[in-house]
Parts: sequence; C-alpha cells; structure tokens
Amino acid sequence: MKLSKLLIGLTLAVGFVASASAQTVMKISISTSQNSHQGVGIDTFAKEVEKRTGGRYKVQTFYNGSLGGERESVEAVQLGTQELTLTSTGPIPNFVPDAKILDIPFLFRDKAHARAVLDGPIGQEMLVKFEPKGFKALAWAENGFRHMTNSKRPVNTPEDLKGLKMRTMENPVHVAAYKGFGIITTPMAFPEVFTALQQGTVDGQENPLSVIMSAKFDQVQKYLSLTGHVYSPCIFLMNKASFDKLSAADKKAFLEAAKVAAQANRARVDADDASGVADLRAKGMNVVENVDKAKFVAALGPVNAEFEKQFGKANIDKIRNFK
Ligand code: EAX
Repeated sequence: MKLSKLLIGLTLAVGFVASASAQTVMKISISTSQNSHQGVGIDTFAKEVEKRTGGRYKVQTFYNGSLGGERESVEAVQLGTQELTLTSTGPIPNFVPDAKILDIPFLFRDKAHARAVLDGPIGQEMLVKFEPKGFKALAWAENGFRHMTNSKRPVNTPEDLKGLKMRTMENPVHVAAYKGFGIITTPMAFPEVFTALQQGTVDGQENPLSVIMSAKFDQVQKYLSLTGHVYSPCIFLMNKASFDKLSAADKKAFLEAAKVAAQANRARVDADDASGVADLRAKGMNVVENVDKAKFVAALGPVNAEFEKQFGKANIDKIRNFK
C-alpha cells in the first residue's frame, strides 16, 4: 500500500473514532404524552443537558410508555438498559420502600407544601436512599394532586365511591387507602388504563388534571370530582453507574438540568390546574369542584392509624408540619 493511501486511511479512522466518541446518547422515558407536564419535563431536561455539556451528551426522549410502563422503565434504569426515566412514585415502593411515606393521602396541604418538603432536607435525604439500589435520583418533579374520575355517577362523598371499580397505580399505600374509601381497587400499569376505561373493565381511575387532560380520559369518563386526595410526586431517575461515569462538571450539568426541568414541569402542572376544569367541562365532563373533603379525610381514619404504625407518627408529623 502506498504511504499516502495509508495516511488517508489512518486519518479517516482517527476522525471516525473522534466523532463517535464526541457524543454520548442516552434515553429518557415517560408514560404520558409529549404534550404534557412530563413531556415538558423531559424535553427541558434533554435541552438543558445538551446545552450544559456543549452537546457531548444527547438525551433521546420517549413518550407514551413506548419503552414500557413506569415499573418497567424503573427496572430498565436500575439494570442500565435505559439510562434515565421520569416516573411517578407509583412503582417506587418496590425499589425504595422508605419512599412510601410520600404517597400517604392528605399528607400535603397544597403544592407549595409538597414542593418545599421535596426540595428541603426531607426530600433531599430521600433522594440519597435511591443510591444503594442502583439509581442516582436527580430531582423531584411532580404530577400534582390526584382527583377521581368515573363513568357511573358524580362523587361528592366517600359513600359515592362504594362499590366503584377503579384502576389504581401499583402502589401499596394507594391501594390500602383507596380500600378505606370503599373502592374496589384494580392496580394496573398506566399504558393499559385508557382501554380499560373504554371497555368498562374498570369504572374509574384517579390522576391529576395534567394526566387526565394529556391522556384524554375525558373521552372515556363522564364524572370528575376534585378530591385532591393525594399528592403525586415524580422523580428523575438515572442509572447510578452511568451517572458515576460522568466527570464532576458533567454530573453538575445533569443535576442542574433536572432542577430546571422540574421547574418547567411544575409550572405546567400549575397551568393545567388553572385551565383544567374549564377545559374538561368544555369536553363534556361533569365536574364536582367542592367535594366534602372532611368526609374523605375521616374515611381514612383507620388506614391512617395503620400508616402511623408503619411509618412512625413522628415521621409523618415531620412532613405534615414542615414550614
Ligand atoms: O406518571 O400511573 C399513573 O397513574 C401515573 O400518574 C401516570 O403514569 C403518570
């Protein structure tokens, strides 16, 4: 081979290696659509990571549970077959049981309270508990306060829920509490919910306005009640080994990208909460805005006593009373 040819070959080979290693591609997934509070969250995250790493990292975004439901995505992140996911805490108890305390109904007064707890010492200590399980938890985001929908009747009090068959997340705290309301609980992964509602496999489900709107549940549910029975956190999870491989500066970039993304996600939840009732009414839903909240709280008396035993009353009070 002529020397010039060899040199061209070498140059091409070096160029190929350099460009191949110039960008690392990672995947992030959500179970809701791109046009949603979670979509805004991961789109912002991808943009911020790219910007803050000068394009050395690219985050590919997957919507609508196209890589699997939330439990499958969290498993994939733990195994490292997928680097990142933004998930609700629905499946989290299987991985980090301590996080269950955040799923207790009527724990948070409002979104400001929940956000302050999650961004404060309690929430930040909880993020660290994901590390021994193979995750780097980058930041808390949210779904918002969950409300009930069904196809049978307006719900004003817990008595109206008795005997309704409702899809719940695969979350033991939710399931225990909703049984306390008298609901027949049917845990199910999110990607199956629309069809289950459409076919009448279940009568109802519960989710924040952001999810109800982006999943178009108004097409298959007549009644919405603003029960606000539980706050639904979301969390940006990354495979721990993938995070550990990053340089110190890139680690900071990922963490900051997740913080900015969480802010964008929460702002969208606020916007959806502001517009949701009018939007869903316009689409034909019957909305009960003022449910008898005290009765819903009272219905959970016995379940709450159980939770106090399980999690420690002092730990629950620490969250309830956080200012
Ligand atoms: O995270 O499963 C659920 O109801 C969740 O709220 C939904 O997947 C969005």
